[in-house]
Amino acid sequence: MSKITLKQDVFLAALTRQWQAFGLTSARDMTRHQWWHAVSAAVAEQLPPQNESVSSKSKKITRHVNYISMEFLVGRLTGNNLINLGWYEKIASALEQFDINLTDLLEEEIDPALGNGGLGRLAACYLDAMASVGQPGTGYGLNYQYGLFRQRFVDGKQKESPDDWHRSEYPWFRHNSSLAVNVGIGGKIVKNEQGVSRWEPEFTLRGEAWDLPVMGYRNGITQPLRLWEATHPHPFDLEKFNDGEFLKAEQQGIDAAKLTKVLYPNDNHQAGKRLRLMQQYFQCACSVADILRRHHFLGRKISELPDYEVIQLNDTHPTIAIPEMLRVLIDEHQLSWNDAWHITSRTFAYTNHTLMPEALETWDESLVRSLLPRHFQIIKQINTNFKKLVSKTWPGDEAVWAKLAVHHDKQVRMANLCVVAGFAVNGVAALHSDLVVKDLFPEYHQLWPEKFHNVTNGITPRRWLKQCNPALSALIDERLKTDSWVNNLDLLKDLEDGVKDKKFCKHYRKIKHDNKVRLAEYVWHRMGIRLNPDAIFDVQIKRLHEYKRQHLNLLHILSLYRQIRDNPKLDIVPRVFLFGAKAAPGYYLAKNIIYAINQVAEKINNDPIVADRIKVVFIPDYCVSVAELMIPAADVSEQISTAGKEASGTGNMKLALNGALTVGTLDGANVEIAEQVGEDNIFIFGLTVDEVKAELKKGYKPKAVVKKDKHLKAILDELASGFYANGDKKAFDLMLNSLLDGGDPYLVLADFAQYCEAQKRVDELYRNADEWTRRTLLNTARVGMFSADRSIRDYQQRIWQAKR
Ligand code: T68
Repeated sequence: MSKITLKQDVFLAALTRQWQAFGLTSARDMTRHQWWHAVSAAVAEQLPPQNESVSSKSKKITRHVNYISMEFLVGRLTGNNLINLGWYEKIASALEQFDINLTDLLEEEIDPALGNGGLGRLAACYLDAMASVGQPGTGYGLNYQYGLFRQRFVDGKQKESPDDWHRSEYPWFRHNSSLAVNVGIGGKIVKNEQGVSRWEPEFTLRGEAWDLPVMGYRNGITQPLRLWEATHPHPFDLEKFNDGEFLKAEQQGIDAAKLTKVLYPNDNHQAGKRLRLMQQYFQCACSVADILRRHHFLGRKISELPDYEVIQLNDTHPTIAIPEMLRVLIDEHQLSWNDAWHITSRTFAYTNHTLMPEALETWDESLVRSLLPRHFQIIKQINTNFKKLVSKTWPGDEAVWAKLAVHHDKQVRMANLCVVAGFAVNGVAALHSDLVVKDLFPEYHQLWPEKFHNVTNGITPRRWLKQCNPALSALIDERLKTDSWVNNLDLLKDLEDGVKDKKFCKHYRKIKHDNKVRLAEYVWHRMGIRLNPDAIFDVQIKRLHEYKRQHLNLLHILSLYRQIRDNPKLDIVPRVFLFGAKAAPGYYLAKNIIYAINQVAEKINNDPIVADRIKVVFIPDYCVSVAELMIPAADVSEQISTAGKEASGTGNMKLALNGALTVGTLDGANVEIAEQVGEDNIFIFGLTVDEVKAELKKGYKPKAVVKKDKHLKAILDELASGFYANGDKKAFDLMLNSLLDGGDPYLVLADFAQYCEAQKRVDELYRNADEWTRRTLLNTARVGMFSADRSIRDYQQRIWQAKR
């Protein structure tokens, strides 16, 4: 397909309409924010309408992928869209006549933060990759009024505030009013005279479609990310109003607006809230209706649905789409159960993103029944049918049934529903997919081995190299004499020769240094802390969670601090420890770890004995645009989760691609990164999955570890002494209790010694600048397989386009 060409005159005319709409007399009167808005809107106007008919000329049917996710962490769109369109330079030069710098303008955009972390960002990378490799697809999500909360620190403690990203003024949205859907909720099942049951919902909501364009990389393709907003079908229910039920009439409008007000801020944790289930159902009902609408519009038969459509569930959050599909097919299209099941069970596929028990979704039967009585009936039917298969395979084995049932003990288990009703299940890294089979779903695997797959996660090189690291991108273009690595990341392999080219290495090293200077300026302006760009920039950026072990990083920092106080002449390479992380507002232990890091930072950064050998910086309000600054500036990438806990990780890939060396456990995708870059070019430490299991089985005792290690004991004692918290001895109790009396469930103390060893090796290697550069360059050259384009092709081959 050909590129979309920019028409300069049309762009300038659109720009004029924009400033006129602001009520100004000249473009020059616009504020910087207005400029950002005007430029974005003028570009958006030139995009072609999204075509619903499949334009593929080949006879072979390409299934359309419907990627349903509660989260899409897209990040700023204007810069990214300009790059993918290939219009960046042209727009930049068109703006020069107004003395406007495009790069500065892009900073005006508020990140659409419609996701929590890895799962939501993965969804955004996959949409970019689908459009770029030509996989027809639609993203389905929710148009939250408030995205992930904003974070600031008050006396070292996390404080949250709402993230009003001004969705109503966002210039990339296209409101498609003809696509609105009505969604029923609550109510009861009634039988008519013929004994046929019918669902009578208690009230109805309206789903309005707001589309964001997803552009393929310079291939002319744009596909929608369709985000649903809940409103009321009639702003005011006149009928009820006339009946005199004033309050009820008003109530309806209020409830609808609540539904898509805010994103739940938990990652890897389920809270079981009623409103969350309502959000899930609302999103699924709108999306299923839209998928069927498109299918009919294209003149296809309902029985052909699985030939043309796949519905990929991003974790279990949109699982309710499965009973919703069955309901629509049976109740609205009058299909038999068997026909409806045949269609549904060949349409849905499920991606698992976690093994953490507290994140596996279950819903109280009473909640499901009261909100979705018809769906509850359908789930029970699925369960009854499935029980026959289980009884045949494991006759009389109640324990197996108790484990495999979809509905059991007054709970509905969403992961089980996905496995039973879907045609494919995949994990997100090789190790994780193995554990999904061995630890989570062994019996299901015995029943249906062909359902289980691995698709290792990937990241889009458009945002995570080309856009965030323009200097390195330009150097790569020059070296490879092509920019086609941007959609064929394996080509980076050819950079390997560069290790022998002194001039090239020097240039590569200089770019890293410049990126560190850029980050240091940001930290200075935002936090008033001066950083030395010659120090090692050691970066840990991810959600705050015990299993990710930011507190292991903290213990190492404290170890260095103690060593300096014991020996003020200690020779270490100066290091800046940078953190970026949000803790879920109700996750007090995670918040306590943030507080501990900030308090330690305060002490160390101001202690003259340290003499700038260590700096600790917790950058507030970590988000996609902060990641875009931190990743190109990192020397060291901290990927230190307890083995077996991090399903994949994707920050690990972004950092390695941008030339940071990983300090990591054999967990998630770290295992595959190590395979790709080679063991000399990564710092692996710590217990393996099997060792973790063995340690826990034999009765791991963290206090025994502390008893044997005086240095560690001293560090923990000092944390408990009030030394870092103005004498408050209880300040870090939550963290310390978890590590000691709480049994250290994530084996932080067990891995401490090996972690410090690995960090020593980092220090030694960094002293040899040439060798360090060589290894970082090999990282950039060897991580091409972590492109999201490769992941999408794996999904195509193994799941979406595979024979069913
Ligand atoms: C992450 N999961 C995994 N969950 O932790 C990470 N959970 O290893 C993986 O790389 C990534 O998914 C992509 O596969 C999450 O981010 C959530 O955000 C989440 C949100 C709501 C409820 C539960």
